[in-house]
Amino acid sequence: TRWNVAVVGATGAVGEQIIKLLEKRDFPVGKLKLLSSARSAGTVVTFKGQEIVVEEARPDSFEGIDIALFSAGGDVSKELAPHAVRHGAVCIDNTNAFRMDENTPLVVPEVNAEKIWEHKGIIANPNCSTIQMVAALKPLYDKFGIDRIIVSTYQAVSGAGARAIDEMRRQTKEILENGATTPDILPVGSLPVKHQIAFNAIPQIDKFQDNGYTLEEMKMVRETKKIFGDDSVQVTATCVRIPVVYGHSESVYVELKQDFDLEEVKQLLSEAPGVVLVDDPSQQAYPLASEAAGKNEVFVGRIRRDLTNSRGLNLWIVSDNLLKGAAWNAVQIAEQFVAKS
Ligand code: 11C
Repeated sequence: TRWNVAVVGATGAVGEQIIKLLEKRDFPVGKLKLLSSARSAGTVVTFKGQEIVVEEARPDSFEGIDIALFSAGGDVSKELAPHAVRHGAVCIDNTNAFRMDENTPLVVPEVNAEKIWEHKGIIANPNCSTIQMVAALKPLYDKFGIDRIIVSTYQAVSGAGARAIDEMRRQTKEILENGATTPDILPVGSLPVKHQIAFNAIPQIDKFQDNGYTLEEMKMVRETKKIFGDDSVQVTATCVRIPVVYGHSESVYVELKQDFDLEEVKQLLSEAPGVVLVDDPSQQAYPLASEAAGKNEVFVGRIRRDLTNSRGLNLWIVSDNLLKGAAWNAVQIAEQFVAKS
């Protein structure tokens, strides 16, 4: 069987990766429809040697489409995903629009693939920083149980889109050449205050909520509970943007429900699907964003016991935010969906 696929946000940082993965994975695509905002319509994209012109996404764009992959921002998903569903498509949505909706499964295949089958037209892809964390913690959750997670992130600028990548390059060049720069986009394009990202660390990703946390931090809290299907997992997060182009890194402290053997933890992680253990201090081997970039896996290392709590464990978790954090997780869901449909 071949599937007619639409990619909404085809010219964006994630959309581009989705198209590459559909080609690389030889996904059984019948017709591929590439959709974008009016601004990017007309762009030509090559897929399997064939040139496809990107069209403006409209409510009637989804006729005959079986699977629609959305990554054009939450407003576009809210407006157009219901139309795609009306036309009979299954939507895999990369935005925050439907993640916490109780009728929408929120899926990381390594953790809760079975939820795919509970969809009512839309399957949500979690936030990038959540995906890599839960994929790595899943085997520990299953074996020992998790009481609490304290996470600090070091997130790449590509998470804020293609324009943020250009912004970081421009600022770096200006500072090296002139000693000064004018910030234009980060931390949040739609807010009036901007901060320098080159040679800096910005402790704000997305907008502040009334509780003092940013939306990115609250996504990590809420999505983790929903994906594990366990409200008792306590999560607290600090999300920071750093001048890296691809790959989010996370310092994760996890308090398990039971005492554990460190070697067993390493063994479990080395066998976990989609996870690669990189942990050899004697060789200075640990996960690096520069090495995770371009790869689909989640890399885990720096595994060590908390010296003050026998159930406490520290880990360093790194993954390409545009791949496992977005495009690959979405295509993985699509692959599992078509394999059983
Ligand atoms: C970032 N995590 O790095 C964000 C990007 O909810 O899908 C992804 C936002 C989302 O800025």
